[in-house]
Amino acid sequence: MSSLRFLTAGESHGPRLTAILEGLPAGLALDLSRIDRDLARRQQGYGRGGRMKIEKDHVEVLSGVRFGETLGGPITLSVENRDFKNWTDRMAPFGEPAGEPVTAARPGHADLTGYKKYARKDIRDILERSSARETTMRVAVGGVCKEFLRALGVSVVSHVTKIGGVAIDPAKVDVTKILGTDAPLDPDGLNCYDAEAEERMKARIREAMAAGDTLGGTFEVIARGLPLGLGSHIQWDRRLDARLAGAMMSIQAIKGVEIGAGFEYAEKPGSAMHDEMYIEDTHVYRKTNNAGGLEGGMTNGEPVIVRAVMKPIPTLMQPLHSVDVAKKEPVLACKERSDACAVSAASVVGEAMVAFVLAQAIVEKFGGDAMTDVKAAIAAYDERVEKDW
Ligand code: EPS
Repeated sequence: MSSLRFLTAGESHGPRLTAILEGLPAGLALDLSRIDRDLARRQQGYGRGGRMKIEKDHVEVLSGVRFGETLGGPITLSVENRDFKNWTDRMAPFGEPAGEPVTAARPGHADLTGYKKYARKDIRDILERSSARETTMRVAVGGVCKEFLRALGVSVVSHVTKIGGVAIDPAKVDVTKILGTDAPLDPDGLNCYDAEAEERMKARIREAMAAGDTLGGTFEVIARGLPLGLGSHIQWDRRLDARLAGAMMSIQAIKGVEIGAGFEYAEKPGSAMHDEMYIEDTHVYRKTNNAGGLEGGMTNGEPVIVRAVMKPIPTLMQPLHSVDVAKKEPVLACKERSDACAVSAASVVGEAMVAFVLAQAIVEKFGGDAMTDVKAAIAAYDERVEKDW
């Protein structure tokens, strides 16, 4: 069993979303306003649908925290679904549902397989839980983990690198200036740091919306300030790159993950790709970071870089050919209110999942009872690995 773990609960149009995070040390001061800020960042982005005008996500802490400090016990986090009041006739835990069941499955969605697997009569029973509304709780959990990392001098930020085929020019983006939680809020922002590319991404999203279509894209998460040696080469399930990739792939609609130069390793020889090492006194450094901060499944002291690709959202206003699961006949897929593009939201969720995995690796290596013990253990270890190896 992992020392730091979490579960989420809740349906997209149910009354509430909840998460329990267990295993963080006692004595961590939490700033709720920063967690709410990440929740607000997750809600914004050009191309999001009407739902985001209804919700105003705010985290409530129901256990594990007393007067602003963690106690070491399970932390219960909860966010209200404001939209529930419009859905009580279809989403109440008891009674009879109003209206017709959803039966037109969407290609690319959990609809059809979930309907068969769970022996349901209404696709809504599947889509309510598979919905990316659940990522609200990932961001709340990740926000608490970010507070832990911040107290240890670790930052986690993200930026969008491509939407619908429109890519940033990497030369125009200074990744050391990416702000993460501290970035100014902008409901139409895309968490993109190439302003010219961002405008073209928005134009592309407008075109997709006009055509009743949706767009995916890629984003990058960067973590700095990590101790060397998180994760391990010793066993497959302790390799940190594997854990990061798994956590990232667990985000709804993510179809691919790469670490550092990732798929570019297929293009060039080892001489062009591996990060050469240099030494000054006892300090080893590199001039490149193609490895994305991970060698042998362990952090090597360079920034950790994880990228992911999100598929276009399966709910199309110009629906695709599909099947009616009740009548077992051809139909056009159902169209519910949805987003045309949610890549910037996914980038904030990516930050949260990376923050969770890194916090978990730190707790595993340095202990998780008291914050002072964790800090002392990291300081002693950092001193040893820098000077005496
Ligand atoms: C989603 C459909 C839309 C999105 C939703 C995810 O919601 P609704 O069906 O209420 O219009 O807005 O995302 C969120 C609610 C959120 O908070 O991100 C889906 O089917 O996955």
